[in-house]
Amino acid sequence: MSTSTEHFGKPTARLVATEGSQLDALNQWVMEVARLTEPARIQWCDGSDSEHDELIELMQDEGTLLPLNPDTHPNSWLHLSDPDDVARVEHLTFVCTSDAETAGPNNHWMAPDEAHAKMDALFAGCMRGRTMYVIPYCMGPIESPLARCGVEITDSPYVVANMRIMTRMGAAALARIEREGSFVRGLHSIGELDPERRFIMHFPEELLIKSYGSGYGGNALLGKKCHALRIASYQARQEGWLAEHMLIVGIQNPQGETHYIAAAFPSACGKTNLAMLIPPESYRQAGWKVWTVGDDICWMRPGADGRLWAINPEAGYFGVAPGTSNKSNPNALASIQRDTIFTNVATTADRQPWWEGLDDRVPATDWQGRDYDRGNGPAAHPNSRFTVSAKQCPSYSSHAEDAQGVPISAIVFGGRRASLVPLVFEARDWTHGVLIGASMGSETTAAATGAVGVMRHDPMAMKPFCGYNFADYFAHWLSFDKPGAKLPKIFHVNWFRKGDEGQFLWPGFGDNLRVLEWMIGRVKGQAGAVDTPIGALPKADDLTLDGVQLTPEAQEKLFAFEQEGWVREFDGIASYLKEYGRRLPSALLAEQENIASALRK
Ligand code: O2Y
Ligand code: MN
Repeated sequence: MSTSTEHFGKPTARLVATEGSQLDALNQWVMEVARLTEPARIQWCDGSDSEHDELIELMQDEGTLLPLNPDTHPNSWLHLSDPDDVARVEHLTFVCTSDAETAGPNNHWMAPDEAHAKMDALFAGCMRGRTMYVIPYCMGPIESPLARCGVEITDSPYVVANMRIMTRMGAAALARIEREGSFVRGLHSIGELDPERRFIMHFPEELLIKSYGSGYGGNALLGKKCHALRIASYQARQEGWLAEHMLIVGIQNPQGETHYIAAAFPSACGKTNLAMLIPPESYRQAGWKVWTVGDDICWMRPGADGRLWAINPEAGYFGVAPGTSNKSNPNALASIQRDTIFTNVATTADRQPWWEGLDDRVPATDWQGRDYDRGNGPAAHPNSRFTVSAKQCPSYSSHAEDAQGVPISAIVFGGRRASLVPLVFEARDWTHGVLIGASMGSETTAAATGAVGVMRHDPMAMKPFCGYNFADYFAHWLSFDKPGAKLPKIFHVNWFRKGDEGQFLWPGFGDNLRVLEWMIGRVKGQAGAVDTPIGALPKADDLTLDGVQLTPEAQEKLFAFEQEGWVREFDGIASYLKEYGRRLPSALLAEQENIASALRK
């Protein structure tokens, strides 16, 4: 049962604080926020089923959560967000460190005093007549030394329901906060949902997030991008670990060995599909299996054995719905048949959730709740989402809850590149791999507001998420290469190479396992490759390509090293890296210059 009070001054039964304890600090912060925001009531969330049922009922009564067909999708709901609140807002997202250099040119920066004043003016009285929910949560398995806790205060019951799926939320997290002595504070209000009064502010030095004016995904579920990436990346640098925008997948070969791969791709480039990959038929027959540990965020740190060990800090998936189908991602589709919150999808006449790419049914209503009319554009919003527990995925790894994490054999960086970049190549060493990650470029997608299809540099897929200066972040990455380290091999992939007619050259999806198999072969010193200035490239026959129909154009371009194009690419990389000025680690610049000169020979 959840505990609530009618007046915010009253202590709750659940919160038993001793003077000077963490709960005392938490209680004081909650009261301070309540004095500022003036809620009608405060509810401490314990994550229980009864609390969840009450919230679902409340949102149905309010009309903010609509029931879906209980026969086809039991316990599943549809939330339609404000049409002006459908994605992350990078131009309104700030990192507020004491000096601008710490945040770096990769972040919008505001001085902490100014940011606090701006945000506190927005928060003043904003919860009048509303309930203020206090959500203790843990990012990562509750007993894991790699996990970290936070508390989100919000006036959105939709946020509570999503945080319950995406994090370990409630009593166990509160107990760990009391034990541990530190937690990330996140203050959120939907405010008036006015895009003119919307800001997502991070104060890494204070382990604090303030988010106002949006109820959507990464802007509002503060455990995800705000805590697990922006704040955690800053903390990770101080503490000697890495908080990355990476999926984690386990590849089990027919001999029964499992290799864990962490892979960074910019938003909406198929991370969820790769994390839940279904092997091609011939691989399944041979005994290959794929296990999902995480689809979006990876926290890793060196273990006593020198290897990097990783956890998925999240407990659920906030996946893109459009394009998810039985062909692209059967595991995701199987996961979302029950106990799922859908946001901004369309519905069929019998109230089933629907989106473009699912199947050829015609929807009845669109993502704004209107009767479907082709003239209004896509029925589901391109950034519409499903929120579902990771445990519902048929490929969920039995090691996903391991407190020590899983050992990482390979790190993969990938982008959406129509030309030049081959299917896969391997870094010569860690420094080269860090340069490959730092040089990543990709064409933009609908996961954030702004133009789609524009090429931008997105180092390690962290451009929107690194909580400090990229120059220092690259130095932090380089620092892992020290005596005794047994670091993973680093690769780059491009599933999105196009031919002269604009068609994709690589089938992608399950066939990506062929590329992962080659990587594992490289890790074990068994697979072939040709050395080039950009790294080691496989020849077509270094991959298992039985049953894949590649056109002659695909055979050529997917495995080609196009020297002239790479000379130009490296000029672009040099200009991009130089934006970070004197703070850029010299080892990274030297690596770039060595490759650039090898390319000119
Ligand atoms: O958080 C959002 O509002 C949408 S963007 C998103 C959601 C889940 C996982 N990754 C992303 C992303 O932008 O990388
Ligand atoms: Mn993401």
